[in-house]
Amino acid sequence: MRVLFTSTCKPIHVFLGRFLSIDDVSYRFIVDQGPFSATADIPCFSLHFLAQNISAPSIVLEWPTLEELAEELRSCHYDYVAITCKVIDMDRLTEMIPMIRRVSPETKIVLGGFGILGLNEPQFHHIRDGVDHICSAGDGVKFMRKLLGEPLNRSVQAHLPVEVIRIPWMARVASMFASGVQAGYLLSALGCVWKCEFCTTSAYTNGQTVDVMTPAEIVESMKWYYANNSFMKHVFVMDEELLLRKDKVKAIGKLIQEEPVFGLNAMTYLAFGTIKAISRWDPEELLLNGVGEVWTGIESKFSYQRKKGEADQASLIRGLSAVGIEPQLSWIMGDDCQTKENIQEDIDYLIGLEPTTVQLTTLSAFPGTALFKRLQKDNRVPEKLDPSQYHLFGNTMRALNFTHDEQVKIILDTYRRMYEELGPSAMRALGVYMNGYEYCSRSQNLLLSGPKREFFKRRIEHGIFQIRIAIEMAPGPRAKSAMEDLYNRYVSLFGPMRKSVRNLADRALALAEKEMERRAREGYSTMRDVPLKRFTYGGQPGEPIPASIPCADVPLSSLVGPA
Ligand code: B12
Ligand code: SF4
Repeated sequence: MRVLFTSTCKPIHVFLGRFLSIDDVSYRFIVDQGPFSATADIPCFSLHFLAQNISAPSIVLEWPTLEELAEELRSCHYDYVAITCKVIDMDRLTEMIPMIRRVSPETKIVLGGFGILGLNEPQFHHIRDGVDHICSAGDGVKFMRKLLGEPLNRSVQAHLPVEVIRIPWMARVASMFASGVQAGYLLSALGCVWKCEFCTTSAYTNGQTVDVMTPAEIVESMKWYYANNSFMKHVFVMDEELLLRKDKVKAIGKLIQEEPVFGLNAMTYLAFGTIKAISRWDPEELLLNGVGEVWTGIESKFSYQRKKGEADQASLIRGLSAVGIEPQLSWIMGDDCQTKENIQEDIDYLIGLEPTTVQLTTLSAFPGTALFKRLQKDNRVPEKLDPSQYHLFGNTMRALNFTHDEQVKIILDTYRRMYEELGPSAMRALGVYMNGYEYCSRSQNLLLSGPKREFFKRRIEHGIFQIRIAIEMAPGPRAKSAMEDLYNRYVSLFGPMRKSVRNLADRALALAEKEMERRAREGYSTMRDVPLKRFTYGGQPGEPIPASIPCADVPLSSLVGPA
């Protein structure tokens, strides 16, 4: 048996004419933050995860052209071509399926990913009917193993290529910044029990939580990420409501605490959890269990009370920051409850929570969700769907109180306002690490006063050289004063910066100024060519990931436009 795993084919989608869809930090998290704006290269995790956990040899292709995919299919016999898709990819699939049939009629086509939620729409039935197998609603590893006749319960690993996040001009400051910071991904579980009406991931599992990796498998893979990458920011533990499942969090935490080399001193992970779930934890407990960042959906201040409960979300979020856990918040624009009269209050509230990073999106009605069904009845979704709109800034439904243009403007203005008032995310994170450092310094718990305190100290030392840029190039008086306070706080904790760090800070500032002058002349763009990546998997459990590490082969100049 031989399997070809592939993403959908190029061209890769571009949002609002300027954001490359596979560079998420350019359009969420760190948007419009001047010299601190970043760019990321992100592998197709699902494909690697599937390839790595079956015994059949396989090839993974990321972003082939139609011709490159055809060439691969002609190069040898594949029993299966397995494609991952999102709703945005429907038009690409319309071209890919007949091409695959033409070039390799014996090969069976397998489709998976959250895009399968679109297949019940009559408009996309030709895709549903054009493939041989669809992985709907569950774990793709089990699905593929079953299809290939392999044992289902072999243990699962996620030794995947990592996301690489870079501030491109920073590579010139020192070689250590050329490789950026890394984020590892692993899949603890699929789905979520809350079934918020707009949510695709809970619609995918119909409100079930489908466990994919056990705590032992998770921590083994986490360790692998830390052992194989020079600067791991964190591991993203994909599991929409992990924090509600205390037993799993505690089991992961115990294994991290017991890990002799990469314990609390090194390993940190991003966990998802609703406000309701967060309210069930003492923040210190989360810290002790290895949680370094919490991603929670605030959505609008005026909505989704069901998953927020009665808890005071502002003090919960501040409680996380106070012990050193970074809050990453998502917020939605265009909900029925938002009006011209209350939108400012909604935005002020969000900014007042002082998140480290945010994801701001237009409310989208994805096919397969309850929201889609409701709005379809009210004639608020178009009769003919435009797949290319199913993204963070998409225009997929008629909001009651805002045009789509107004929503996008509010989102982009809010990103900018956050930068102007709170300063860059990297420095906000440094503030949270200082909280963590102080908290752990005061703690009687040896795990906190020892390894966790060391963790925060290292993070602060690694990032503090950027403070001069944050102060001198601050986008407004509020950010400037916040950054000056941050620097004074650093001095009171650790004393003045060492000479070597001062030199680094001076050099970084000079280069940042030069970069901003260049941008004033030439503009700033993170658009670039994305070369095909091809990985060979031999089907052996535990084999190292194939050589091609994403990002390495993308020339830096192409990340920042003309040199
Ligand atoms: C990482 C991620 C990305 C990365 C990587 C994307 C990529 N191409 O691989 C980046 C940041 C680039 C990205 C971009 C986008 N993403 Co995205 N992304 C995610 C995220 C956070 C995690 C997915 C992941 O890698 N998990 C780890 C892997 C191992 O698990 P997995 O993908 O779930 O795969 C498992 C199963 O789903 C299944 N499976 C998946 N594919 C296949 C294929 C086959 C053949 C089989 C058998 C099984 C199978 O098996 C796997 C193992 O169980 C999810 C949210 C979430 N909670 O899952 C959104 C999500 C998948 N993204 C989404 C969207 C909409 C986008 C964007 C359009 C941007 C946006 N958010 O507006 C762009 C499109 C980019 C593009 N052209 O592909 C939506 C998809 C919704 C939908 N119904 O279409 C999601 C669900 C977010 C959301 N809640 O709306 N994304
Ligand atoms: S809590 Fe989050 S993941 Fe769960 S259903 Fe709601 S939006 Fe989806």
